[in-house]
Amino acid sequence: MFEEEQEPEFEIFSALLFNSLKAITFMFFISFAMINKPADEGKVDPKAEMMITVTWPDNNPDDVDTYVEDPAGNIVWYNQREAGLMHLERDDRGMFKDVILLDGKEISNPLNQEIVAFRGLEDGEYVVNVVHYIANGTAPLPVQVKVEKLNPAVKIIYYQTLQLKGTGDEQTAVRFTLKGQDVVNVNTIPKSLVELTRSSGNKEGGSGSGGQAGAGAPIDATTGQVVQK
Ligand SMILES: [Ca+2]
Ligand SMILES: [Ca+2]
Repeated sequence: MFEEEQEPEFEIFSALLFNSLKAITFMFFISFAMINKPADEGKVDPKAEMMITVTWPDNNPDDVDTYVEDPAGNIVWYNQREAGLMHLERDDRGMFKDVILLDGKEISNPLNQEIVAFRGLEDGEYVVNVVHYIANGTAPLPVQVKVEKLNPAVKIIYYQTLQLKGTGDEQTAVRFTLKGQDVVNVNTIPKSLVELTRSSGNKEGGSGSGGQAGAGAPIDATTGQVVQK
């Protein structure tokens, strides 16, 4: 009698245990999949506080460069892709390397876009410049610049289209000052950042890692090699 009663109980217990194990295994795989996903997609830091997006027409072969200076004087650009809390996600060189191989097929990416993401913000003035590094035509190139503060809610600080007028043309899209959560003194007074990055007194390397090609040296947009002047 005693044994007959114990057995079903034991069966229930082992069935529960088995099901719990299955559930735990299932949850383990789910969480593992969730952990892995952002790493694959991780193009833009999901914790970004601010984002600057520079876009020019699809398939246009021109190379446009984005330069951003923070209040501490750090400048992020193609040769210094990490500076302070800023990160240039990608140096888009027009059509250069816009063809990727996928399953043995060439797929071209028509997009012309550079993104600068900010992991954190500091009080003080920021300067956002765009530079027409390589122009292939003679008509002005429309370049759209968008500056967004992302937290606590998305706020567009600046959204305009500039006309770049040929190789070497550097324009200040916008300057703005952060004061806590406030954005003040938004203006377009020109300030050259190219000059600052090329001047010998400028700190090289900083906190960044992209300076191995020699900070300060321009890169040929068609070959990707450092231009010796
Ligand atoms: Ca570029
Ligand atoms: Ca491109």
